[in-house]
Amino acid sequence: MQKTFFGSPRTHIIFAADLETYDQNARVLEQVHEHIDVIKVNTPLVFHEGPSVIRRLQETFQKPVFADLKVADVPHTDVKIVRMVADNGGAAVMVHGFVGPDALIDCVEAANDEIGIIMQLELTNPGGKVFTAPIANDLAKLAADLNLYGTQAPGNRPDRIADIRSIIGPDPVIVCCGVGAQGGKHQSVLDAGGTYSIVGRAIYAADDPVAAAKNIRLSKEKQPVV
Ligand code: U5P
Repeated sequence: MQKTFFGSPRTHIIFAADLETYDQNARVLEQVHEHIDVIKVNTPLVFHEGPSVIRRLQETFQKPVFADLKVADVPHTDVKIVRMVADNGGAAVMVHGFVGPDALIDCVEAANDEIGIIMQLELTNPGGKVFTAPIANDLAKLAADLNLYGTQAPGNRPDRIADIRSIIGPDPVIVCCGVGAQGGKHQSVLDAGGTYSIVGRAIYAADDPVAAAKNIRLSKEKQPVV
């Protein structure tokens, strides 16, 4: 049985902290932290602030931090990134599935049950359909065989979330980017079997981030959120 590195889902929303600096992201998180379950950091933020930004966000907002660093190298390099996330207080790290079984097995070993490995399957941009979509089901099968903590799926393609859920079974988390600015809908993600919607611009670029976060949740709960 896997550990629940993200805890039990409550709002089912992962906030993509994609603004350039810690301070910019913190200003949004101060407003919306009650409406999200997990904070996702990307490579530009980690470059800008250094890897300690992971622990800083976790400690300040008391949320698990998911490092979406899209690990995509040979095993001996991949494992250094996995350890960097674990040693800096991360809860999970995104690793491209196309690195193959040997690299993924080494990542799981390096994670040492301290952080979850989430496999990137199918990119949400139109070009993601060209090369990543055709291999995504095979990658999902590999994720299930390796008992990974979860996979990514395109939140703007609910049919693909359903396909991936049917391949990996009920237990792994599915994190679905592409909700909001890229056209995906939170309710459709949940109906299709996704565990979390990843939302960036639809919250942080909104005039009223709190109202935006509530609106996204409304579509799940079908009642006003206070
Ligand atoms: N992301 C995608 N698509 C993928 C994988 C990851 O959009 O296939 C990430 C982006 O890097 C960004 C977030 O951090 O999810 C989506 O941001 P937004 O479109 O909600 O602003």
